[in-house]
Amino acid sequence: MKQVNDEKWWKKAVIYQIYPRSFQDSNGDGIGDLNGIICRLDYLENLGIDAIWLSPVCKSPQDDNGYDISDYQDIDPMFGSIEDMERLIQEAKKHHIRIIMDLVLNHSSDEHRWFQEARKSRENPYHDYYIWRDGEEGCPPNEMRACFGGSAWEWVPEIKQYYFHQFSVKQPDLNWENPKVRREIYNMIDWWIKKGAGGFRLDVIDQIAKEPDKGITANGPRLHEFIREMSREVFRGKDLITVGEAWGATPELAKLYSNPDDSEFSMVFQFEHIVLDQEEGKEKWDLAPLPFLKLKEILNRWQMELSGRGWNSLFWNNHDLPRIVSRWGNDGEYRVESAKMLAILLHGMQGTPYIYQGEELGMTNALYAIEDYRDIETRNMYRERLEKGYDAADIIASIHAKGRDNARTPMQWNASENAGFTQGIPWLRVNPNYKEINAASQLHDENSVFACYKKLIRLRKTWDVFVDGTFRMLLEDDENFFAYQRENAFRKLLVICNFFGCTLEYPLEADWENMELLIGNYDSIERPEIFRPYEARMYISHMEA
Ligand code: TEU
Ligand code: CA
Repeated sequence: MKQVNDEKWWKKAVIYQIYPRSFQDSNGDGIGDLNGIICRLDYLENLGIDAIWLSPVCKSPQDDNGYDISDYQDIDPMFGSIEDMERLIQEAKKHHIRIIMDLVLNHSSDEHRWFQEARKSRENPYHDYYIWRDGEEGCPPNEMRACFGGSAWEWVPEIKQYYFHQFSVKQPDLNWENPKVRREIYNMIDWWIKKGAGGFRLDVIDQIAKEPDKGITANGPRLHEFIREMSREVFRGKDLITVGEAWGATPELAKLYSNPDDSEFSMVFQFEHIVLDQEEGKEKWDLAPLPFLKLKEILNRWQMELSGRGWNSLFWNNHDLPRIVSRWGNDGEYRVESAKMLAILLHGMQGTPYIYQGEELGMTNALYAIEDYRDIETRNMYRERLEKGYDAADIIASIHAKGRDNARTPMQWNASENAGFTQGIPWLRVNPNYKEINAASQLHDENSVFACYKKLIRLRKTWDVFVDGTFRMLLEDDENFFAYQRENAFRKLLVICNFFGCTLEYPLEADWENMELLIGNYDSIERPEIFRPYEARMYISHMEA
């Protein structure tokens, strides 16, 4: 059966995520803003991306850097005005770039007027926009914990009730069981579509259906009912990309989320590979070495399971994750080679690739002191773990490895002060390595990480096999190589990556002479069967006509 969404633009597209507060400041207040992004559209068009996923810029008290929205239909003055937003959408369009808005629908800010009303009384018409439980002060309804530490229940003495919040105290969960909440949300989304939004990223969307009394915080029984209703009401039949953030997604669930019949979303962000380097059943801060064979097994399974029955998102980074070249590459001697290897490995797969700001430059984690960090998750964890008696050096080591601010250090544009990000004092320190790692030094270097990403984006648009080719993992049990094939009726891709820092001989036969090298990360090849540290190559073969 022909897939309904075969002609979807986002199957050939590459999406670029901008964390606005760290991308480009235009007014010297040390915080990135919409006008700063407009100034950088030429850079993004040069890279070749098709759409920008814009982390939230709506009105917010910034308790969770904008993921706590107090007005879904207005722009926070720190980023600009609604007119600036409209101008960004229009200017981006002139650069052939769509704007994907970040919808935070699981919770609002406690400063949203809905919550300000809801907390006034149990009879208030907005009270049931949120999740409340009767109780006594100091005795929450159950032991549920919030993602950013502490109880998931907050006491409101005026009405002698607790409200539920999976994230910070200032992020009360919205009650999706209430049809009035859903209708308000659909109307707001429709308003953004009419403003010209090209799509939406839906924050923790699998957490909107929950059963707090049973400790269920995601994948509740009504989840797909809500998603299908939202799709029907606002997305269906429009030329939009919709990508849900679903930490609990499995390939089976993703077949629902990304069903080609357009009944739910275009795709989801799944995180099965992302949580591999933490101790089983513990937190991301409890570090463990990456189980490489498991990484291959997971990515292989997602490729195979969704082929023809759904669609993958492909990512290593986002604003919540450490930078991949520091995490699973080598941000020292082989920073450039390993950054390119990780890019080639990911961009040859089936799905829509996402590039997080600075990933295309090989930007790295930042090793700061605790007082330099701004992220609520990091600061709460530091305090909680100190109180529990953890060694401060161990806590800092976890933050250096996994803290979200690693991704949020200002974009490194050039070697001038503050990397060209701001003329003011940056809200978060610029990574001191900006003098060596910055866009200006890479834009005209064909051997740069930037050039590698630019070429991968172009290759995806040139050869259909990137989009419609089957996927076959090779060397599944090999402890060093990540290798796979893509194939359609006309072409075959062979992607071979030495994932580690040793020199190895590729153990399979390959018709080196008759394959065309599309891209590699070393500038010459003496013996094709030999792969140097982090060496990656993508070959193409053209089938007989
Ligand atoms: O993240 C969902 C989420 O669960 C992450 O916060 C994750 O648990 C954490 O980052 C792991 O370190 C989304 C947004 O991407 C994140 O920035 C927000 O803080 C969160 O939701 C609440 O809106
Ligand atoms: Ca600014």
